[in-house]
Amino acid sequence: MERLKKVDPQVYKAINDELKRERDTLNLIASENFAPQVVLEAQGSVMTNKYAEGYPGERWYDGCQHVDQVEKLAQQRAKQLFGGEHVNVQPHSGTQANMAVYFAMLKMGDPVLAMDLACGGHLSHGHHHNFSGKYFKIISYGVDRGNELIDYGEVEDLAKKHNPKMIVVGASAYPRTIDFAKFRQIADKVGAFILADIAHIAGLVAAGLHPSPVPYAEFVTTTTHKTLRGPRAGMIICRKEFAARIDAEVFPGIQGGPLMHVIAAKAVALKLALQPEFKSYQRQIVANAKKLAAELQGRAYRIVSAGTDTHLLLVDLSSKKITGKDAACALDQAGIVVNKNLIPYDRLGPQLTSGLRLGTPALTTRGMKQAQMQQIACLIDAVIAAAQDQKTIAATKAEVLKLTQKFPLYQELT
Ligand code: DSN
Repeated sequence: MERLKKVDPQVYKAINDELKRERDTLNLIASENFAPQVVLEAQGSVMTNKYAEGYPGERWYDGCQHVDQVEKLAQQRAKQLFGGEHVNVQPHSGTQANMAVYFAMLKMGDPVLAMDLACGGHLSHGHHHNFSGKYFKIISYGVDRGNELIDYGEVEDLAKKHNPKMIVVGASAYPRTIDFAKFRQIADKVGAFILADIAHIAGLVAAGLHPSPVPYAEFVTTTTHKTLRGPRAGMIICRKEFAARIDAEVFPGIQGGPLMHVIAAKAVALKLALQPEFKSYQRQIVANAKKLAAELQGRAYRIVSAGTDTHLLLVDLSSKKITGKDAACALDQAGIVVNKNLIPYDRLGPQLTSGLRLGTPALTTRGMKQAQMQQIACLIDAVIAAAQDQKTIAATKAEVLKLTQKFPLYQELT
């Protein structure tokens, strides 16, 4: 980035500092990952220059032959990976993918049944500050207070009582397998559509490690940057009969020009996700999450739902006399990056929280395995047990640096 360094030293420095931060810290944020260099190359390309409103072969601008090619490649690869009938690769984000489905299929005020954010859902599943909660009548389901699993009986009761037009299935902090077939049975009883938001688990679904919603849901949305390890963006898979409505809702409904450089990067990430190595990568993500959960349990941490089937776990800190906020802050000082998170039926609010959400996609990308998860559990425990002690923080930071140096990141980037 020699040119950038000369022209805009401030932005150059911020990017370089971010690279250093990513290299020197342990990233346990469940929704993040490290996009491969080839994805970064496609995303940082001249395709950022091109306007391409419309769809391949039917654009409102000329000169689209090459961007058409990458959009078609992204569509074909997504269909191959997930087995859907129609794909729209233009949503800029997961929330915009969801918004397109809501707006294409519902009228303002229609009832929607979705998972409560406080129990693991997502803002775009009906939070009152989000478009979804403002424009639609949201009925929320949660998890069972005892086993902390989705209570399918409760979902069915709520569906029968409120007759939702759409049921949203998916979560951003739910560590267990979701039974999409059961949701289909419930939706059929009340004549509802299903929107399955697999943003978090898309990589696991692609690798066959989590059941796919594609056979059961009319609409499947995802982001492309989490377990899928592509650029930061969104995507919609839907049945053929809804293709025209979805496409029209993405453009011109809620978006203008698609980000063709990002779509090129999606195509590259989807090609990588079709390789056999991607499956072993996903298997290791889950093995690492299970190991991290077991190691923390061994150190007397309560893990929500007593474990994980996926890439993430929720740690309940209630018995440790520290809030999620303070724990995350102390860990960050020690170079371990996590996020505070509500646990189901949290006694504390979203600013403080009683929990931490930990995920393994990013560390697994660095090549870390079970042995490192054991070491990391030990480091996390040391910081949480002495969150105010600067000596512990400094000693942990030194250990983190040693570990990150053994598993280098982006060696090609300077
Ligand atoms: N905000 C993301 C997460 O962290 O789970 C979901 O969009």
